[in-house]
Amino acid sequence: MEKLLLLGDEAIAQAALDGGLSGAYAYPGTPSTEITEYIQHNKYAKEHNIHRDWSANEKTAVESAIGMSYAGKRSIVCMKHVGLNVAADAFMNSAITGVNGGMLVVVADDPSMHSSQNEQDSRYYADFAMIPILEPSDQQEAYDMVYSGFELSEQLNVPVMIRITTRLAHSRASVQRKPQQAQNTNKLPEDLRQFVLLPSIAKRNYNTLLKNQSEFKNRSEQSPFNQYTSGTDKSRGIICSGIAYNYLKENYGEQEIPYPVLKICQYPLPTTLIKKIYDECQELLILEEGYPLIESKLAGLFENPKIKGRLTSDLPRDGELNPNLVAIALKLEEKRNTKIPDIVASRPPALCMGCGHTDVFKAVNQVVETYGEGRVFADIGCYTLSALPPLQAINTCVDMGASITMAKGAADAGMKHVIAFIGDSTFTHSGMTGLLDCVIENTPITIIISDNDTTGMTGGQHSHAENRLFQICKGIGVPEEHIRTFVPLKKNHAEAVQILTEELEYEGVSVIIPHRECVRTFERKNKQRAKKKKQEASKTKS
Ligand SMILES: Cc1ncc(C[n+]2csc(CCOP(=O)(O)OP(=O)(O)O)c2C)c(N)n1
Ligand code: SF4
Repeated sequence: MEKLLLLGDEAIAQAALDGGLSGAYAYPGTPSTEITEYIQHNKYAKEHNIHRDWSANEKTAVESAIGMSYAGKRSIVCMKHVGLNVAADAFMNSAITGVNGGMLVVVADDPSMHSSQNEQDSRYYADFAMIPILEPSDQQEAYDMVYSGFELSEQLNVPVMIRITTRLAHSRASVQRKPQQAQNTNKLPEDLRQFVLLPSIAKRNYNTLLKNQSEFKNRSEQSPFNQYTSGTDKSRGIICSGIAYNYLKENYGEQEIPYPVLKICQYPLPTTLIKKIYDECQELLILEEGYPLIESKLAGLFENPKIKGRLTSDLPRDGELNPNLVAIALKLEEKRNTKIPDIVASRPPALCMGCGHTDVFKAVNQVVETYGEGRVFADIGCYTLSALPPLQAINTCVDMGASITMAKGAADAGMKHVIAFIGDSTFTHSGMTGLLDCVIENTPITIIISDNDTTGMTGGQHSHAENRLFQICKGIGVPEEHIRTFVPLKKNHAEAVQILTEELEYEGVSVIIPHRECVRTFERKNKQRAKKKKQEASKTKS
């Protein structure tokens, strides 16, 4: 079989395709987006009609993946860590329904919050749901885990979580492919009430899940992804998980690691292996990316003082690990000079030159000068960057959809002239239900849906809102005369200010839809058009 040079995300996508995938479901989110994009552009996926369109949000994505599993086929659902909060209801209950076709839930965590609101660790969700986790330490393992993960899910009758982090998702390595597996054929679940979570059935299913825990643990004890390596120096043992194993190896290069090492990449925790290393060594150092999950579980299992890690300040409690931090914890010589040279200037992120959001914010800022500051409830998208100079236009950013509902709460509290600012993709992700709340109560609120025809922040994916915003808002019940639109350009500034002022004076729900395509998407489409033209021209010549 061929070898490919793949990002961690791409290794997951390729393994899913090779492993008999029938449907991928996802909402974009860094660092997980490239998994779905790889499947979307893949020739085999196109030829075999594998589902690969974006979903409206992570909850609808997980539910569709459960539906595909119900129908007997293999599904994968991909998201960033905070997406799992949105999908949590479906995700938690999927552990109780169990699966029919194999189902993998890939969650990409973002320790150090490179492009996220928090650095929550998705392993806690899988632990909460009591399902197995596979956490690759490198790209090959990411491939192997996904390839064999469908079968594991089918054998254990639960979804399996694949947990990765930013560095693995976005770095490349050589990956050895395995033979193509056929897709499952449609097959109903043997028990047609397996997925009916009425209390009587849910109780039975939950008991089965509880009973199966020992088998899940057994699989972890036997897993090829969990490896114990003995060492000569028993003054310390090292337990490491996921990419932290790579950081440990990087510190020793070709040299043997002198300490016993237990690599844990499949959960639930293999406690027999853990007990072995604990009994053998005088102290244990736990290296794990994210929150101290293993460390806190061990602290409950054994005598605490022997265990070192993030909770004992041997490693930082927050942020990403790296080979240097591991070297410091092991009291080795630091491998890299991490000091940033003075010549490197810090460059805060900013909206692109010519971005339509900027023109909208200029109008918002002018209007806010009249009504007083502190009233702009914003959302998550490129426009969040307007919090920074020079615009400094927004006052909140909490989670997707929260602009409308937070503004509503503030209006309920008696604040006047509140503005919610949301993007088109975020609106269809989770803003529509908040708008319905406002309509039902006729909340005095002005909602700006800044429509750039794309999901800009994550690289310009298709937006479910495309050409639908007016109809959606009208359908939800916003009076037609209070759905206003303008083109956000410098020359239309006065018009924008006037529309905003008029709607802020209206004591009910109004929606303003500034509409101009994202500059980056426009450029990309233009390039594609030019490329196509060139190809066609060369075809006619030959
Ligand atoms: C629950 C959740 N899912 C995904 C993301 C990643 N994400 C951040 S903003 C965004 C969409 C932005 O699109 P839009 O609202 O249209 O604004 P634009 O970036 O185009 O201006 C996405 C997918 C996230 N932060 N949270
Ligand atoms: S990517 Fe598009 S939406 Fe985002 S800042 Fe640039 S032009 Fe604006």
